[in-house]
Amino acid sequence: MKVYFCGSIRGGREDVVIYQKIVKKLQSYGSVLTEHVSSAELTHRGEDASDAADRFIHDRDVDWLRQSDAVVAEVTQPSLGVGYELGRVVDMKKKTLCLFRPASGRVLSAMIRGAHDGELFVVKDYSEDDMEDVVDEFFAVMKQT
Ligand code: 6IA
Repeated sequence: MKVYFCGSIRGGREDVVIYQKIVKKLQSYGSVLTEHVSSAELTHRGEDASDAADRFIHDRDVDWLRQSDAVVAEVTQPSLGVGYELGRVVDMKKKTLCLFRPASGRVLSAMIRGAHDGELFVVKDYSEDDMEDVVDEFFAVMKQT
């Protein structure tokens, strides 16, 4: 199973420790195509920007999204890139889990919360303590379908 993990990079790296925990958990289900999203070395600059490098990242990531069997996104820290990826996966009809922490005090975008359909696109409120259970439940349901 190939899992694509989405998390904020240039949108801000405040939640990188949580990304690391989620990626570790996802690795118990398969290979995580975007493990680098959780790298502590990767800053919000997301490497020095150049048009060619950004095009490479975009094209490679869209290709990985197409190849993936499931997409898991941490959506608490707002990120244009994560929002874009989620828009693309809705069109690709991929099984997707969006994880949001209400304890952050933020309110999730209506374009993400409102895309929840309970089947292909699932939005779940969670806390750090129950992240593993929420992920387990997502993959358990996925295996049944
Ligand atoms: O707008 P953001 O930068 O916050 O968008 C983050 C999302 O876009 C993540 O879920 C990634 O999948 C994708 N993304 C954005 N920048 C990169 C990137 N930069 N590499 C891979 N995916 C990216 C450079 C990384 C470096 C290890 C060479």
